[in-house]
Amino acid sequence: MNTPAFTLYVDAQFTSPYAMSAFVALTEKKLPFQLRTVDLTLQHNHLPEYARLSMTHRVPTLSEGEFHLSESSAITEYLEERFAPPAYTALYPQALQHKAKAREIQAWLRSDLMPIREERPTTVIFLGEKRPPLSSAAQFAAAKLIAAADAWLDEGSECLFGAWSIADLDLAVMLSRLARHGDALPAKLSAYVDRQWQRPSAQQWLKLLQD
Ligand SMILES: N[C@@H](CCC(=O)N[C@@H](CS)C(=O)NCC(=O)O)C(=O)O
Repeated sequence: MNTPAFTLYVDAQFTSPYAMSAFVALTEKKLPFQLRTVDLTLQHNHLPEYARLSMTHRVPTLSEGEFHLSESSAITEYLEERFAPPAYTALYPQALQHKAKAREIQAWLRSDLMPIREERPTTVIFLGEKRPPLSSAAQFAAAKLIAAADAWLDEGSECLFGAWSIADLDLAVMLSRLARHGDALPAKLSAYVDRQWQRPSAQQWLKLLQD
């Protein structure tokens, strides 16, 4: 197969958890790609040249020639199918039911828990921002997230499904909204979050913030 000429469009602030997920997927698969930034604070995602690539006007978008794909989980599933394990690092568990559960977790983290996403934006994680205490709605959402993560992860578990998957990254980033802000999290989940951040692909994203 010819080396793909991928371009990944991410936010210029490097605080989008969805852009990070697509970045980590490409990095884990060791695929070469060019990184292009879109300044969301200046609303450059609505400029015609970006809107032509992304019908959703959102980051991330993966481009290869005239093929353009937005929605981070669509990107990670596409990469997994096109660059399948074992030749490339797996992004999803191989067992069908585990793979389905990983997709369930990705979909849930993207569609629910809105009070946490609003009151603990990822600037809390990436820029150390401080926010007021959680509202009762956010506390309720946090309790639901913690209960789910606690049930999914055994004591000392490195990852959700025996081997690392992209759902681990997505879950760890969601939990980090609480952990990095100093909101209460069981020790088991804090340890899981810390281990996920040690992964070289996650560290590479953090490095973008420092450069
Ligand atoms: N479901 C989408 C969400 C993407 C998304 O919301 N991206 C935000 C940055 S975190 C964005 O581009 N916002 C710009 C806007 O909505 O104007 C995905 O998973 O890719």
